[in-house]
Amino acid sequence: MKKFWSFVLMMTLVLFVLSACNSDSSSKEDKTSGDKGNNKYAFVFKNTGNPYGEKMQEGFEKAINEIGGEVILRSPEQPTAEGQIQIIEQLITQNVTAIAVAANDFDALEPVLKKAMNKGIKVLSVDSAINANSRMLHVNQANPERIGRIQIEAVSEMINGEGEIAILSATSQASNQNLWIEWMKKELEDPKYANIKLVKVAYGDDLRDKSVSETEALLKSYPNLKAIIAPTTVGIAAAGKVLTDKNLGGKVALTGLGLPSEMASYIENGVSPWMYLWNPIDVGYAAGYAAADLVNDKKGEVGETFELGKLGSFEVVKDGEGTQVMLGDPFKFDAKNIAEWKDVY
Ligand code: RAM
Repeated sequence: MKKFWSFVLMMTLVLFVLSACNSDSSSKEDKTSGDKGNNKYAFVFKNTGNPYGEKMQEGFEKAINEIGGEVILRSPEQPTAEGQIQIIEQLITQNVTAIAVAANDFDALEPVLKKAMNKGIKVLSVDSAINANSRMLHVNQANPERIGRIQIEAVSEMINGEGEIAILSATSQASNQNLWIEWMKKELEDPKYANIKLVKVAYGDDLRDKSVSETEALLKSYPNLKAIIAPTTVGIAAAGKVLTDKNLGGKVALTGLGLPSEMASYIENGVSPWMYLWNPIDVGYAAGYAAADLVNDKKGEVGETFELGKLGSFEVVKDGEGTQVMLGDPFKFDAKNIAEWKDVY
């Protein structure tokens, strides 16, 4: 009898241990799949109050909602590296799974982003790149060479190949604008632009008021100015307003990169004959899917294919020392098509 009861006890114990193991493994499975759903995807834009950044964040959020996961959208008030570093430190403490950043500086985020990657956080840049040591991948909105060169081609056409031009950029450290400006300068080396003179690169810091005052300063310092190129949505909209208020349409041409929603009236009134951009919602969306691919163990290495949701498959290619996926070509907006786009972004 004693033997019988000890056998029953043993069997009960064995069954208990087995079922405990079982439930442990099933809870682990649940946790893993739950974990995937509980991944925290952070997006850090350059600064708050920029509608372009808000559109990108909208796209990022859309992607993560499709994929599953928590979305954290952050931007410093001012477009500085310091502000982004502070935010990224907080995101590391929050234990986020991935960080996508539109950087205010190419190199300055390296220590904090390396710290993030050492903790297993997946890091990518989008829109405005960080150096290769600081990221696993860059999501590039469009070919920087094309973006730069077409601005000069456009401006030359607008002023018949002759006269003084100026650039109104974002911050002096913005890696996307700086790269595009390099390509503009390269394009200007072509002898066909011998009569075009770039007199100044001004920085409105992607702040509306500063962009307005920088435009006014350009007009004052260079009374013969024929055109302004603003490769920033904040800058071009501010310049559009100044040129409109001063009735300079047809006298000082304006082109660059602008949001159709902000630029429609300045295209319709002729202040900006045409300008370019890509879909910022798609760029943010692409960053969301790219972040998820990294979380799902893609490395961001040349030759890998990233699945970017409804945008399709993109091959990872080299970008200097680092790697990137490149979305498309910039799109031209003019009086003929602006009405179709102004309600979209
Ligand atoms: C501004 C920002 C952004 C840039 C666009 C074109 O909104 O500087 O980084 O991509 O312009």
